[in-house]
Amino acid sequence: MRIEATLPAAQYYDEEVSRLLDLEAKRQSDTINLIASENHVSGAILKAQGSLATDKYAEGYPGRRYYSGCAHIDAIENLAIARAKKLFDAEHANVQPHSGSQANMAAYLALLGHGDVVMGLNLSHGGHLTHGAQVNFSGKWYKFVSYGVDSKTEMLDYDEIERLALQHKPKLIVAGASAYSRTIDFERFRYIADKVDAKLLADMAHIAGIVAAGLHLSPLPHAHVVTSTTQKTLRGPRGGLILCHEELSSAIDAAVFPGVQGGPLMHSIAAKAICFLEAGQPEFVSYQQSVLRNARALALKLQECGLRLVSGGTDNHLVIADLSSIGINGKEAEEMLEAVGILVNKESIPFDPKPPYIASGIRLGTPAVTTRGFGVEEMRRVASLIFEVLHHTGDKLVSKQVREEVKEMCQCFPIRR
Ligand code: DSN
Repeated sequence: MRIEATLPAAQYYDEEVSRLLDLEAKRQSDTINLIASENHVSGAILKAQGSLATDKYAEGYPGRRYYSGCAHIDAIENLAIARAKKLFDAEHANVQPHSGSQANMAAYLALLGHGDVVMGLNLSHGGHLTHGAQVNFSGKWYKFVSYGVDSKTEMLDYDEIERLALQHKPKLIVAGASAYSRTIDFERFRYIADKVDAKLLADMAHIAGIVAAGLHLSPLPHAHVVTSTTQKTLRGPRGGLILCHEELSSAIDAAVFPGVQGGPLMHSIAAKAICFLEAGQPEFVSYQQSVLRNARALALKLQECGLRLVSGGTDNHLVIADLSSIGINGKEAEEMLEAVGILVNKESIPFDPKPPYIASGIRLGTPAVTTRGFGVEEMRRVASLIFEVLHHTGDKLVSKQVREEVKEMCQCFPIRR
């Protein structure tokens, strides 16, 4: 399924952009990417993203466009829709959202009125900006009530979510996370939503690939609407997706276009079609099994080294490490690790006393390194290197040695397209 392709740098007329893209290719190749929301797409997806479909305006939907010349574009979008429906066993798919945030915005527009009460996971407990953060449109336009994780287990507290739902009577409950390392019980969420006559939206952006592979409970049978990105564990192009039951299809489609978007990005939709095909192959299941195995190995080794993990471990592709006990914050750790070629992001931990741009923890994920071939042995080594760097703040010799080893590991596992 994976097709060889190189970045066509020589074809760029713009030397400055060409030089910067070459540098970016080298950066990707020479660093260990543990950013949980990133991945490396196949050559086929890369080519579709850079294809001439970018030229086409296609406002509307297949067969109902506001422009002529859409016959092939219609076929591409229909293919993407059919493949998304098959992959996730969904009644209806809208493949036009430009991103996960746009998907959530459209879903809210379809399901809510201004000022309606909604429940979503607290940003500092792992929720996403669009799950009600005050700085985001979601927190400004709707009355979000945040739920969180239990202070002891650091896992979702479903009894508390139910209590909050009974108290606040939301119109919508959002289930899903950007930084939560445990299985999400969508069935329990639906039970709670039904109790208060709310709709359930599952935002599976982070776990979509794991769901597609059948290795995380699917939200599809339980949620009224499912939103996602396509670029994370799903290993597709940067973009969004909405799945829903047939009865909500008109409302969702109208909310995406003309509700919140104009012309769809047809090159991205072509790439999404390829992504949905790739994610239905048996090798994609093996890939996701490795993603999960690698995350468990990384978690275990970090714990053996003495780091505390939020919730004590992981069921999915990501790990949140709490650095409070070793006296450095998330921002410092992110910078120290980037300096040696290991990429993570600072992350708030539940009940974090530090602001989000400093944070007490880091988030680490395995989708990208697994794509380039890292296995359990490499993950254990990476965990040791992380620990060495964080324990030798300011030690230039340690940094130099780790940087060299990171480069060697990267050379052994080139990013193949
Ligand atoms: N920014 C993404 C992430 O890193 O999880 C979510 O949109």
